Amino acid sequence: MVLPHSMPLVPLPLSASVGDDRMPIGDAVRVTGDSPVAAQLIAGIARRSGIRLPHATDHSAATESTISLRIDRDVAGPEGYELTVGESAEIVGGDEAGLFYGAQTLLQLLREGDAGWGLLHARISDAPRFARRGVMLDVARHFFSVAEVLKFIDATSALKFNHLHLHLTDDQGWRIRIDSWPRLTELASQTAVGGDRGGYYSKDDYRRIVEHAAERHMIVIPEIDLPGHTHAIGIAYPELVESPVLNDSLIAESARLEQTLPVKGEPYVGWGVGHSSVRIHEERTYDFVRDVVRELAELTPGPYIHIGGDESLGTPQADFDLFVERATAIVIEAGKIPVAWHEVGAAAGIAEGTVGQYWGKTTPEGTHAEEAAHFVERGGALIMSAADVAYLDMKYSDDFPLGLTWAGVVDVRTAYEWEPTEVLDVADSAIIGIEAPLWSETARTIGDVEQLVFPRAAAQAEIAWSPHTAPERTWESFRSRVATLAPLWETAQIDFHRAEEIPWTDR
Ligand code: TNX
Repeated sequence: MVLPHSMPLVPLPLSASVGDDRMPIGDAVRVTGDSPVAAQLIAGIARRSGIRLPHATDHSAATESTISLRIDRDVAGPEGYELTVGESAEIVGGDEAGLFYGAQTLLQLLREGDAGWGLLHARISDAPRFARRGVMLDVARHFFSVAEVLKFIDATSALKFNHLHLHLTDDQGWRIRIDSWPRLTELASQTAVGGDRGGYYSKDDYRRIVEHAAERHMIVIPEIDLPGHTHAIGIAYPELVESPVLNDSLIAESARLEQTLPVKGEPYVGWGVGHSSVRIHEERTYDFVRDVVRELAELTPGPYIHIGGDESLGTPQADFDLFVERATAIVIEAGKIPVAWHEVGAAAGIAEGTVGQYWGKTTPEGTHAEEAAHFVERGGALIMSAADVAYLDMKYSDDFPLGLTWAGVVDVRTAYEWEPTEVLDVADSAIIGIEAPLWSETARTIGDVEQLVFPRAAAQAEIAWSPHTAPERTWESFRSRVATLAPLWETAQIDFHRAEEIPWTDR
């Protein structure tokens, strides 16, 4: 029997029936299976319920009931799984990632009732709609520690996101150690927006992030934003950048926000954009890009390196085109696939296969749609981050204390109700997935980040994972399902926003 309104699952599975009966969870239940997911599941159940189930690697161990984990490629495809909960529970993953996602679903079925802890009976068959399900964290405008990033990975991978894009550099700071250009982190990492404390990741820090993400089946995509958003580089290596170009809107916005204007060689702590550029006609700039990309590639097991390309208002168009053609080629030479914001599609000769990230609105403005389509013409693909729905840094309401409003005010329902294949005039197959970015101009702490990200990231997770034609893929169903995540987020000490649109439940 399908009970959509009591089904406590986000993102919605491909097919699921969830009942009211429960499989009791207590000491006599064993977890079997030799996947690393067994330990992750045991830890997840323990965090939530205080009950630490024993792990029996021997499948024949006699017990009252079991949660058994195994992989069978004939039962499910990549990232897919089948899950049943009755007297015992079983998760069969199509691969390790599928097993991991099955475990995340199982954790959403865990409930405390009058008779103690139990798992809701269920029969689920699941697989993702899109292969690329991303979130982005801007660690440049404000810096977040390794521990905070790991917590962010835990909470987003639990929603079945599988890519973490780290926006590592911007006008306000450079956040990743590059051995061949050491002054970047020595001189250009110490401040953040508003003069707040900065910071940076050592290579070991960064490897820890990548490893933690990999254990949760998330690929890390490092972004070095070029050729604009590069004011910080000029603090370390002034010869690489031009003097700030102050446009009228930057001057007006800075005055309105009482932020100082950028001055070459000094830390920039405002959040105006479009004033900085690397020097396009200096060969040294390309030595720099090559070194940075090479060192990043060495730290990156995943296939992508993001070279930015947004809002380069201070770079003449012909220079911009020349630069991004060379930068995308440098990424290919380093053995990686370039990713870039959609403006990069203005350049005719971007490297073939470059993936574009569309951040225009759901009704495209200006040249955004053409620029995005050019990635597809060059044999690449698109990631959809439509700013008026998928941007996690927009305010939930006009009076919400955090966030910006330039793309709109994005309540949870607005975040939920969009369709990534209906924004641009390209083949559906060119859309490889979505990404929800969290820009951190106004987010000074990880608690601020969490307020903006949760619950809206859950809406994006469902858009990325769930079949968009399913009867329960509706706002009414989603709002009652996402309500049941409150106790999970409480357990994980996620400072989520208790949006009034959601009928939050506590058990
Ligand atoms: C636009 S989206 C930007 C960022 C800002 C963001 C704030 C994009 C590619 N660029 O530089 O942080 O808006 O919402």
